[in-house]
Amino acid sequence: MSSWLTTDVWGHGLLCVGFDDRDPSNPYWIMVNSWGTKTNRPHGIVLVSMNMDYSYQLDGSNAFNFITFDISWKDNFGYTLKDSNAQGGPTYDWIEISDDGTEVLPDSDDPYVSNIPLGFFFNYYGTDYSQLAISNNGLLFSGVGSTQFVNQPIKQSSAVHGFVAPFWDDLVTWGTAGSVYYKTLGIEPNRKFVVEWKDNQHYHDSTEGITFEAILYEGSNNIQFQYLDTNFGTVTGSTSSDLSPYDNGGSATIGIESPDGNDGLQY
Ligand SMILES: [Ca+2]
Ligand SMILES: [Ca+2]
Ligand SMILES: [Ca+2]
Repeated sequence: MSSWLTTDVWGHGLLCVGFDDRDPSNPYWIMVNSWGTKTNRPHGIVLVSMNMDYSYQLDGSNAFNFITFDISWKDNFGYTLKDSNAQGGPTYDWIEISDDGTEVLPDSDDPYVSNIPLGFFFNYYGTDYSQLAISNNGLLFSGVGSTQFVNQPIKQSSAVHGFVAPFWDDLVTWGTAGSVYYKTLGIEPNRKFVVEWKDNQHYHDSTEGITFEAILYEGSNNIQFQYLDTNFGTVTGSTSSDLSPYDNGGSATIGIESPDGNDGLQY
C-alpha cells in the first residue's frame, strides 16, 4: 500500500487482511491501521466490527473509499483459484449436456467409471492425461478412481489423491435422483471436456437434487466449476461422518488435489 501522505493532503492507510468469524454473532475484520501517532487512536493490528458503513463519501472535508484488492489462492505447483465474484474471475456460463452427452453412473450410490476419453490431452500437475475416471460422488480422478463417499479436506485424505472435486459429497443417482453425463465440445485446439452431475440427491434422503459441472479446457489446462443448483431441499437422514447443513456445499469438499496428495487447493 502506498502512502497517502503528501505536502498538502494527509491521511492514513487502513488495510483489511481478513476477518475473524469464530464468534458468528460478533465477527470482526482484522485491520492494519497506520493512524497511531496520537493517544486513543487505534494503530497497528486492530479488530473492527464487521457492522460497518461501506458507502463511499466525499463531502469536501472527509473522504474515504473502500477498495477490494484481487485476492487469490495459489498452491505449490502454481494453480490459482478464482471465484466468479472476484475481480478478474471466470464468467458463469452454464453448459447443458444432459440431452446429447454420454450418460454414466445412473441409478447408483458410490461407483466410478474409468478410462473415459477426454478427446485431447489435459495436463494436470505436470502430467498429460487422455482419459480420466468419473465418480458419482462429485469427483474426477486423473489416475485410479475411488468409491470414497466420506469427503475430506484437500491434502488430508489418506487414500484418495489425484482428484478434481467440484462437489465431493455422498451423492446418489438412484431412483429419480438424476444421473451423470460427459461430453467433449469444440474444435482443436480449443476443446473442452464437460462432466455434468445432474439433479443428484444426497445419500441422506434429500427431497431434491443438485446440479453442477466441471469443465477441463484444452490448451490452457484450466479447470472450471459451475453450479446450477446447490439446494438439496429437505435432508432427513444423517450420520456422524456427514452432518447438516448440506446445501451450498456445507457438507462437501471443493477443490483439487495432486496425484501424490501433497499439493492442492481448497475452495
Ligand atoms: Ca454416494
Ligand atoms: Ca435442488
Ligand atoms: Ca459430506
